[in-house]
Amino acid sequence: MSMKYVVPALAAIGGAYAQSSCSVSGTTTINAAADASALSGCSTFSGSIAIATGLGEAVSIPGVRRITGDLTATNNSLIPSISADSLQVIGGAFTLTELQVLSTLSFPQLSQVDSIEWNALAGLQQLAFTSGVEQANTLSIQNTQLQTLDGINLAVVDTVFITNNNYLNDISMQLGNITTSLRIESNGANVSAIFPNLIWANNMTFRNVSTIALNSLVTVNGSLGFYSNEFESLQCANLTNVGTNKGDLTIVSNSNLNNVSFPSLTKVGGGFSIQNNTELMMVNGFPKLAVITGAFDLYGDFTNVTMPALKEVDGAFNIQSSSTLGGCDAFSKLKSGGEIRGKYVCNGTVSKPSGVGSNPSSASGSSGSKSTNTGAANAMYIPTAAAGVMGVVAAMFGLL
Ligand SMILES: *[C@@H]1O[C@H](CO)[C@@H](O)[C@H](O)[C@H]1NC(C)=O
Ligand SMILES: *[C@@H]1O[C@H](CO)[C@@H](O)[C@H](O)[C@H]1NC(C)=O
Ligand SMILES: *[C@@H]1O[C@H](CO)[C@@H](O)[C@H](O)[C@H]1NC(C)=O
Ligand SMILES: *[C@@H]1O[C@H](CO)[C@@H](O)[C@H](O)[C@H]1NC(C)=O
Ligand SMILES: *[C@@H]1O[C@H](CO)[C@@H](O)[C@H](O)[C@H]1NC(C)=O
Ligand SMILES: *[C@@H]1O[C@H](CO)[C@@H](O)[C@H](O)[C@H]1NC(C)=O
Ligand SMILES: *[C@@H]1O[C@H](CO)[C@@H](O)[C@H](O)[C@H]1NC(C)=O
Ligand SMILES: *[C@@H]1O[C@H](CO)[C@@H](O)[C@H](O)[C@H]1NC(C)=O
Ligand SMILES: *[C@@H]1O[C@H](CO)[C@@H](O)[C@H](O)[C@H]1NC(C)=O
Ligand SMILES: *[C@@H]1O[C@H](CO)[C@@H](O)[C@H](O)[C@H]1NC(C)=O
Ligand SMILES: CC(=O)N[C@H]1CO[C@H](CO)[C@@H](O)[C@@H]1O
Repeated sequence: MSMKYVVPALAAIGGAYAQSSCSVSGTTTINAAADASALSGCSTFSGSIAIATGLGEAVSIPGVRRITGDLTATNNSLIPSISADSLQVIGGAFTLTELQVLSTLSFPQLSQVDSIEWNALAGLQQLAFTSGVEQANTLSIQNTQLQTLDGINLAVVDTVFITNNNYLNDISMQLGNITTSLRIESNGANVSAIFPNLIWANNMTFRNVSTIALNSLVTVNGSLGFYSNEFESLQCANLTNVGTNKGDLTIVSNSNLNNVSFPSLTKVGGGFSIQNNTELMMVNGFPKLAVITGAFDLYGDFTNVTMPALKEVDGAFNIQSSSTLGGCDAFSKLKSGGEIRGKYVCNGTVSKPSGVGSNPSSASGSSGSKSTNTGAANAMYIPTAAAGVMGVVAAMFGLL
């Protein structure tokens, strides 16, 4: 075996403790619980750790505070528990996929991870993350039985993807900024999505959500979409701009929605669509909306559509309602005055109202699920002898 543990200098932490670091090139595979315990001398583990497919017992990785690479467990139908009592940082991906019976995930000190990529964890109902993860670039959680995300409270993130967690009814984070995208879809039947501190986001898509709060949101650089949600009311009190650099605002097929209020919104840099929200009778919650760079495409059962500040629509303009519709006179003036540039339709009592189709209602922003594969193919094994040496080394450090 070409594996080599490099145990260089000791770093005194706060003058009180000694720290050892262990390096492997590539990935170390844990084939038995004992392999994991053997890592206890490595305060910092430089390399990646994978848990073997066939391992059928609880794995505890004690003592390790930092893993510079990935921590991966995939395709294991036997492992019941993974824990790491001291682990604070995973420099790479924390990937858990297809672990059918995993029910305990205990990482009481974990606070920082490059990415969380979890998929198909049919037995996982809760996390034991006492400190709570506050930093991750990517958070992707799919097909778990998690009931809450207690233990994950990110302040900073690039990408969030939370889908198909059927028991998850509470998604709440302190996030201030979503740099790339957020997508929430098909979680619990009564799921709330609460982001009280979120100010800036690139793309965001919400589907099948029952309660939503985006009270601080000011800017969406890309697209913002709400599809098939259950909430009755949608308020974005501080949202000023959507699609700063080309992006759509889309509110489609939200079956209970009866009040939409965006009192600060002034500009949509792409298309603006409010479609098939069958309980929405009045579209009057956009008092400052002045400029729409793409198409204005509304259809439903509205009795009134009012946009008192509107002064520019660069794409097509379409309003179709099954009801007797008020409000067209004002838009007709904008069309005559040239403020509405594209093809113009504003009709009530339409038997089958529809859109102009320039904004596919399925558009959404997400990077989707990417899975990190730290192949067990180039797996490395921890020989008992090496583990012994590490133990001795750790003991030496303990004496210092
Ligand atoms: C999962 O593991 C089983 C055996 O444990 C193996 O037969 C199967 O090919 C693995 N599947 C994948 C996708 O790796
Ligand atoms: C959020 O991140 C984007 C992209 O990095 C940046 O342009 C923007 O200023 C940030 N906004 C806030 C409020 O931190
Ligand atoms: C979520 O909404 C989609 C329609 O956009 C629907 O097909 C799907 O069944 C819904 N999922 C759940 C879990 O309600
Ligand atoms: C749904 O969740 C909200 C809180 O988000 C709660 O007030 C309400 O009672 C829940 N409804 C049901 C039917 O569980
Ligand atoms: C909305 O913006 C105003 C003015 O910038 C600010 O005072 C207020 O706190 C914001 N509301 C929220 C919920 O962030
Ligand atoms: C805003 O979105 C555009 C594309 O729509 C992208 O090119 C640009 O990088 C985004 N800005 C930030 C700060 O993310
Ligand atoms: C309209 O919304 C309802 C849910 O309220 C959904 O069942 C239906 O498929 C949607 N129709 C279209 C054309 O999207
Ligand atoms: C819609 O909600 C806003 C904000 O809460 C409120 O001011 C307004 O009166 C509501 N409109 C209707 C028709 O309920
Ligand atoms: C609906 O629109 C018509 C035409 O603009 C207007 O006269 C009427 O007052 C509006 N109704 C409501 C409730 O805003
Ligand atoms: C943002 O959403 C737009 C429109 O759906 C899409 O074209 C773009 O790729 C998305 N960008 C990111 C970073 O998700
Ligand atoms: C059938 C119908 O009423 N069509 C009208 C739809 O709206 C446009 C523009 O307002 C009218 O020109 C059509 O006559």
